[in-house]
Amino acid sequence: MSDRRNFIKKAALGSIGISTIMSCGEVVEKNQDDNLDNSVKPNKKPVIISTWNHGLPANEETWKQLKKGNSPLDAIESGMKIPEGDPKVRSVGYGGFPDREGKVTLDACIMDHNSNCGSVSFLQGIKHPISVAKKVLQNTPHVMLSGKGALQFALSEGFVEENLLTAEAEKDWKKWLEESKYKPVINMENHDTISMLMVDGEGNLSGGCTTSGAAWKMHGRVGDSPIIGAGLFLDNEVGAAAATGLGEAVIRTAGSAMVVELMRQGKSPYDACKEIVERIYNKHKNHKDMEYLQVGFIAINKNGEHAGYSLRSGFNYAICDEEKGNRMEDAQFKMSWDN
Ligand code: SD4
Repeated sequence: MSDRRNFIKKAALGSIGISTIMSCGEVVEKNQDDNLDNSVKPNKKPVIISTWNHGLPANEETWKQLKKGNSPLDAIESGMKIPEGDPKVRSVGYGGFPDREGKVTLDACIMDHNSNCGSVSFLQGIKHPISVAKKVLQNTPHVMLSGKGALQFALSEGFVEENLLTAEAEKDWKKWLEESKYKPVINMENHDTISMLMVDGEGNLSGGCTTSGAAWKMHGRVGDSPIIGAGLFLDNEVGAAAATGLGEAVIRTAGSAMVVELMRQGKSPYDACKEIVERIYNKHKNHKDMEYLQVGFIAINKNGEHAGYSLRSGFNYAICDEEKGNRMEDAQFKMSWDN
């Protein structure tokens, strides 16, 4: 059996239970018929994947923008602005949980197929950090702007400063203050970045991340989400990956970059995500963070094969493609929360 066939078989086997892998079968078959070489061939049908339930409306908007002929970065920005602007989404943008001082501080990044990246961290008072990150990519010689400098830049670009702490978030913060117990709270309700990855119609990869970070974090704390290589990474020759969960653990292990590196070595998105989650578990099993540790990854390769995998149960991601539309998929996981 050829290396290529081995690779395809491994990818498929490694992804049992990820139903949407099947939708890529057609692309794989075509490549085999065409007698192509062993490298992963670009997917010409767009696929968008995003973390968590708020990935659904984000995917829908991104898909719409892509179909209208807008650029992948513009489409990603438009999609991610939906949860950023939604006060009911308590972990992203406007309405996000504040830090221990009652300040909403935001992290975001965006990356294109040419490895151009833009990122903002510890940004306050701007509802759409993903848009500021895109401006950093387009209009500065830098990759990342932080804190007051990021705000100054945003204002110079015409963004408007506004209060992002909703009455609801303020109420929750005041409740938290009663005990002021500093322990990151990781679960679906209050700690969920939106990370989005895309293979566009040209077979190119792009992605973005945006979050208000861990609830009740220390003022000034920055998570993995704006850090290229940690919260998001892509290599247009290989694939893309993005993280959710406890940013400290993802930064310690250069999580998303490692997932992409494993895909470069021939692993399927599923196997690559699983191996890095295992690595994070092994590095943290005796760590003080283990009690509340949750990390999850999504990944997609050039063929449009994708997967999600998390340390603990409860992680899901949204997928949008031509064949099956926009829907949720539960990620496989290593252990339940009782462990
Ligand atoms: C952080 N990773 O700031 C982000 C938050 C997150 O799911 O992903 N929540 O650590």
